[in-house]
This record gives sequence, structure tokens and C-alpha cells, in this order.
Amino acid sequence: MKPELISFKICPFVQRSVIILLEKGIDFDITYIDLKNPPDWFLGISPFGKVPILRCGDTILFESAVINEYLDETNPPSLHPSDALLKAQNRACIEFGSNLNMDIHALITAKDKGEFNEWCNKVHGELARVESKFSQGPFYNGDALSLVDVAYAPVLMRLQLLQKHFRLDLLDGLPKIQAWASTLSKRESVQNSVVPEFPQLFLDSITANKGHINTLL
Ligand SMILES: N[C@@H](CCC(=O)N[C@@H](CS)C(=O)NCC(=O)O)C(=O)O
Repeated sequence: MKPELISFKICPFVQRSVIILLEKGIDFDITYIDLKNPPDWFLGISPFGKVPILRCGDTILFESAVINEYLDETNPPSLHPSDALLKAQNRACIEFGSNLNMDIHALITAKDKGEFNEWCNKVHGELARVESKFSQGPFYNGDALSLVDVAYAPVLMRLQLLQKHFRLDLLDGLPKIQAWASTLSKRESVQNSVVPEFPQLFLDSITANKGHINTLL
């Protein structure tokens, strides 16, 4: 049974699921919807009205972390560490990364300078916390790619774009995460996890939001 991923082209949570599908070599279909104008069939199957949704036959899965664990478990070898405590810590780190996505969104959409600076400080502090837990590299746990890397690749891709286009360096003073971003950006699954026009779509969405960040240009 070929799974179908319901996607929105600039969603970092969907991107996590695309990366694992590609890493595992799973054959899948992808259906794009417009979240500003979601179709009724989507609202009928998505409990939170959010993407990603993974449709496996008649079964609907939602929440990127749940989808990724399912795909990981059913397509061995697992990308999770086998030690239960380490695995639990990795899951917590993935949840931390979900929150980081939300805070980056708040930063991008912040309307005034004070609010924008507060979000920049918050995001930088959160990234510093991840840096403090990071292994010797090249991946979060060390030598092997894990579900944590899969979960953070979309965040790091967006931070690199913010750096390139707005000269907003949220990775300043965080050498391990800088190296991590560079490693992941070269990985085929990460490069192929977005549509070719992704950078422009992401930047267009920032322009449309009319946040303070646009004054940095
Ligand atoms: N916790 C969810 C977050 C998913 C999420 O926030 N998706 C956004 C797009 S990036 C969405 O579908 N938003 C639609 C809405 O909130 O109405 C996950 O990990 O899958």
C-alpha cells in the first residue's frame, strides 16, 4: 500500500516526513493543498486542520513526530537510538524543535522592532540550548543520522535562508549547529525534501506577512 502525504509546500513539519520517506526509500504520493483555502476533503480527514497527514489506505495519521515514528518503525533499521533513555531524550529534543518552528514563525511575523528583537533572543537562546546538548558531530547523536536530524533539517534550512537574505545570523556563536546545518544541507534527502521553488515561496510568504524582518533588507 503506497502512502500518500498531504502537504503544504512551505510547511517545516511536512518536510520532516518527506525527509524520512526519502531516507528510507519509501515509494509515496504527495498531494499539495493550499492551507489558506483548504479543501473540504482535507478538513474532513485532518483532526487539527493541519498538515502533514499521512494516508495509509483507510487509515489517517497526523502529527509529524507520530508519522515519522511510524515510518521509522515499519521500515527498519530504526533511526532512533536503541537505549530507552537516549531515545526518550531524542523525542524530547524533537518536541523542542517543533516549538522552535513556532518561535521562528513568530519572529518572522513580528510586526514591531521590540517584539522582533525579543523573538530573536528567544530563538537564539533555544538554539544555544540545543548546541549545549550536541554530540561531537557530525549528527546530533554522533556518527549516525537520527530522527532528531530529520526533525531539525527544516528548521536549519530556514535559518540558512534568513541568514542569506536578511543577514539575520541566529546561529552566531553556535559553531556546532552551524556545522550541523551545513552537513544536513548537503544531504540528498534534505535537498529533495522541498519543491525547487521553495526558497522563493518561503521569502514570498515573509514579504506577504509584512513583519519587521522585511526592514532588514
Ligand atoms: N504539531 C504539528 C504541527 C503541524 C502544523 O502546525 N502545520 C501547519 C503548517 S506548517 C498547519 O497545518 N497549519 C494550519 C492551521 O493551523 O490551520 C506537527 O508536528 O505535525
